[in-house]
Amino acid sequence: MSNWFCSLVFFCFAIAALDALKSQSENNWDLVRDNVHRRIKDKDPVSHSETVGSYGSAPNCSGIGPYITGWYKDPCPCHCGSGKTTSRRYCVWYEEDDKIDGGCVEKRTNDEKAKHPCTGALTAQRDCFHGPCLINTVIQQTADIQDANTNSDFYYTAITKGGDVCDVGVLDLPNYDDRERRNIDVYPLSMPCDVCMKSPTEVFDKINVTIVDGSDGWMATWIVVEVNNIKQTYYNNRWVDSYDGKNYGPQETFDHYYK
Ligand SMILES: [Ca+2]
Ligand SMILES: [Ca+2]
Repeated sequence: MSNWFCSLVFFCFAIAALDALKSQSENNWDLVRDNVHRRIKDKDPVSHSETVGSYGSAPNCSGIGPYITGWYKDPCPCHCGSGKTTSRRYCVWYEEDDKIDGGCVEKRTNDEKAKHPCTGALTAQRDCFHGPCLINTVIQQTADIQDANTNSDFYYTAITKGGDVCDVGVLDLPNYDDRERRNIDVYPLSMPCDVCMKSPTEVFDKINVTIVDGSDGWMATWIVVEVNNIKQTYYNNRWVDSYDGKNYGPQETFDHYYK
């Protein structure tokens, strides 16, 4: 057998052996990556921000580069309405560690501010929507005192604890004299409202009432606003009137006692 043939056979064997090693390394790497994903999933990845930590180890660091996982979507904070939420993903990498025999430590973080070798953002804001909140009804009673009644127009806004504002608009029943002394007015609305309410029992924090037409002041005993089938009563013992004064103003805030 000639020398050149010998060399060729040896060369082919060497290539095949290297390929086998490379393939095994890639398989190992897939295994490592699967394990990382399983461990991250087990740890409820979206409800916390994780600084650099060590998790498990790999047989060796060769061929394992830093990588970024897919996005883990955190839940929408809104029971109804639309809001913002943060999605996170992890940078995962490996570092040689002398304390582990021939080994390599897995590190990961989903904290934007932590030092890590990956490029690309680890957090992202995203919009989320859980269907509109629904204002079912507004009910109000005009106070039983002289001049409490009015024929002016009034604009209502409902404000959540988080500061989101729902424009309810002018409440006026057709063919009916609204806001007369002692009278209870009922406004069936079924009005969708795009504010973020965080639980099925959340009600509005306060209701603003503004006089928009005329100067005929109004005093209410109470206003009830029902949202998502939960009723809440709001109070303000001042006049809603066109002028600013000690006991009156063009916009008055109705509040509930229990917060
Ligand atoms: Ca009236
Ligand atoms: Ca009317």
